[in-house]
Amino acid sequence: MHAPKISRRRFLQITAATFGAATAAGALVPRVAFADAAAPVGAAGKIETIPTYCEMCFWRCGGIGYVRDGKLWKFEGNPLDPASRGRLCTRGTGAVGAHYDPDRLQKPLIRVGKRGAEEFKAVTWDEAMAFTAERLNKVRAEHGAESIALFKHGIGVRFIEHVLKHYGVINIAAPSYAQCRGPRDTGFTLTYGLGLGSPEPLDIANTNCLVLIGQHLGENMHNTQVQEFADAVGRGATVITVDPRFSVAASKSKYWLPIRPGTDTALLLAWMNVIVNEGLYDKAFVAEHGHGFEPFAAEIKRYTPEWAAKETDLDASLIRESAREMAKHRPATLVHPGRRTTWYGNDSQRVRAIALLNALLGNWGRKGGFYMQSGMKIAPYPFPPYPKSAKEKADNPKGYPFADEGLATGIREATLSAKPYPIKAWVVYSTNLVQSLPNDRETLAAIEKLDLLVAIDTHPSEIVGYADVVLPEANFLERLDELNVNWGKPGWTQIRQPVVQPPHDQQPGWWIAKRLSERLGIPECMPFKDMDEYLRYRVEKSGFSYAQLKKDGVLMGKPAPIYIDTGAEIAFDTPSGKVEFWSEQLKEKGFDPVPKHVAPDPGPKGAFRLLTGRAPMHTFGRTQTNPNLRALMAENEVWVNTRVAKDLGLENGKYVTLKNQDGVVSNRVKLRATERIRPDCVYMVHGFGHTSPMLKSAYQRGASTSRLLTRYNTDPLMGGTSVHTTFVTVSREA
Ligand code: MGD
Ligand code: SF4
Repeated sequence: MHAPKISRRRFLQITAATFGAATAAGALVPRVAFADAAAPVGAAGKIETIPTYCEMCFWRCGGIGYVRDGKLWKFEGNPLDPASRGRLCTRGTGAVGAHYDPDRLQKPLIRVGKRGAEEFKAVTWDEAMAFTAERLNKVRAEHGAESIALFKHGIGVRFIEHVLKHYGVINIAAPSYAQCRGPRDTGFTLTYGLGLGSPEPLDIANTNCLVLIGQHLGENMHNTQVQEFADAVGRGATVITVDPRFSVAASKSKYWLPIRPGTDTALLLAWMNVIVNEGLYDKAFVAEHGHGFEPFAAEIKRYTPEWAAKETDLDASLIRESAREMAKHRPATLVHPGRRTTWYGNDSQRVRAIALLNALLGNWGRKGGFYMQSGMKIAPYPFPPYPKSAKEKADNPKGYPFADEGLATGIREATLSAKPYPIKAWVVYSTNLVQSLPNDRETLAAIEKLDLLVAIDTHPSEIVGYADVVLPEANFLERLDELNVNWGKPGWTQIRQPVVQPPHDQQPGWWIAKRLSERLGIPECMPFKDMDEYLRYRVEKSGFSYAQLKKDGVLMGKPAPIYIDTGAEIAFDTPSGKVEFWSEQLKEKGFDPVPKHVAPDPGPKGAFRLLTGRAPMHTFGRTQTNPNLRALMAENEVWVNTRVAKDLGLENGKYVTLKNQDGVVSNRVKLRATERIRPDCVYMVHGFGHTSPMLKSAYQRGASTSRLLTRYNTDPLMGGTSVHTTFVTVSREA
């Protein structure tokens, strides 16, 4: 495999030939609405505009919903909002389709058949709430409130979580931690004393050199970052992309490093070796803010580019040259920390190496690096305090020392083993655990142990098929929700408000929570009449006008300095109070104080490592039935290197199946034979291959990466579970 420095002419040729709508800039949608049957294009009518914020993914861009003659017409970016800056991505614009989606849940359901058989009867909300409360009370009476677990994803869970906490629930987890950004936050917290949160404080807008390690910006649509990335490319910033696949970002790069999967830490160590040994690092920053630099420098001395070349399958000269390029632009060089960093199981240490490389470049609090965010003070609601539990949480039975949020796989493990105590009920809000947790067989076995599974969802996703009671939620364009208070440049606050009414018998999360609190006999924990009253209280108590917020959609905080040079202060909440090049906390717990490279499992002979990622028009497994987004991508493809496909006698565009090392065979999936991937791996976009027949339009369309993920490694620092540890063979469809 060659490791080219791509000429501009060459990458323009490649870009034009291979990418259509999905280029980094092109993936952002200007103000054009999707047509839908309910809104005849060009027809005049009464038009209303209502600002709100998007939840098609978790970037939460501010948008404006347009209603024409009482019907949802289009959804555009809100120019006042710092996350969207007036532009939404494909999925945001396509949110209109989420409202009209015919596959949505329409009414509350109670299970009548065997668990998983998807046999339900439609019931009223009164019946559904009475059933839920009665069964929760039974579980709590028999096993204690600790035996009820909440799995969640997204801001809509706010009041359901609040009511359950008031009820005594302590076991709460989101797959967006241990299956996504957890290792990233651990790696940065160990180094700088700060997890990065969302949106991350990345000054891509001003960077002169952006390093993307498996971060496929443009395919992975985080609106603001993609806008800034497109601008950075436009003004000639250097982009260095490390990816086994020639991603959209790679096509915009000066350097593409097609690394052997799983060897990124070796590359990072060698980059640091060059920067330290050649004296290219920010000596002033390291002297003032670094802790343990000397032992760190001694440790990385052996990781030469020649050593890393053997591990990574990259040229040593390319490693050296790209390291010098990064140093040349410092401090305006930014090594992107990534978001879903659950790759191989040793991920916190890989991200710690990313954090250390950034520290050598001295970009903390510097223009073009990590800017210093400011927040916004919004008054809390004076809720009564939660009761204290006598029991410890059950989500971390293996005791991962740096897990600082709930572990979804840990709750699954506790449910299976009944240790440290039985978990007998799951309340699942907006997370499709069958697809989001590794090894779905373990998830299904755990569900078998439950007395109660409550699903609160907009769609009949796989997890809903196993529920005892299903509570259909109104989608984000149809409801009020909690305020979204953001840190940024400066901080800002967004309001979510209904643009249209739910089309059927769906209700917002806060409404479900309030009714549940009444049924559970704890109405005092939801003391307001409705959400409007709650929101007005918080906004006016903070000294802002509620009417203005409803009109504008956003409230802006006060600007504060964001760079050290212009007055921002930096402080590190680590044990030493400094950036920890050498970590005593890791050493004390028996881990490497400086990251080490662990060679990845090469996998069985003749098999390919399965890598997964995102497409700009879909979010995980939640958007495949949306008619507007389905029109852009109805099923995923499997990328296989052209030579490999030829050797296997496989034809581009024809259907194949994948078989993993445990004999699990995927749905049929279209083959994309391409030069744009290394021969030792294959690639699929995650979220397809739904197996719930109730998701009519997405059922069995494409292949599921989750189904194939039967083996996974666990991050020994914080319990994150790996996604890129499946090996598959590829065969022509039988
Ligand atoms: P989604 O796939 O988006 O997220 O995994 P999940 O948390 O499962 O599905 C969420 C569910 O939310 C769907 O059932 C959808 O119908 C429902 N939903 C959507 N909108 C609403 C709403 O407004 N209200 C309610 N009540 N429900 C709603 C994501 C997780 O998966 C993450 S964050 C990552 S990064 C990981 N990615 C990943 C991967 O790439 N590959 C594999 N194999 N596994 C992965 N697991 C992780
Ligand atoms: Fe919505 Fe796209 Fe913004 Fe995500 S990035 S919140 S999908 S507009």
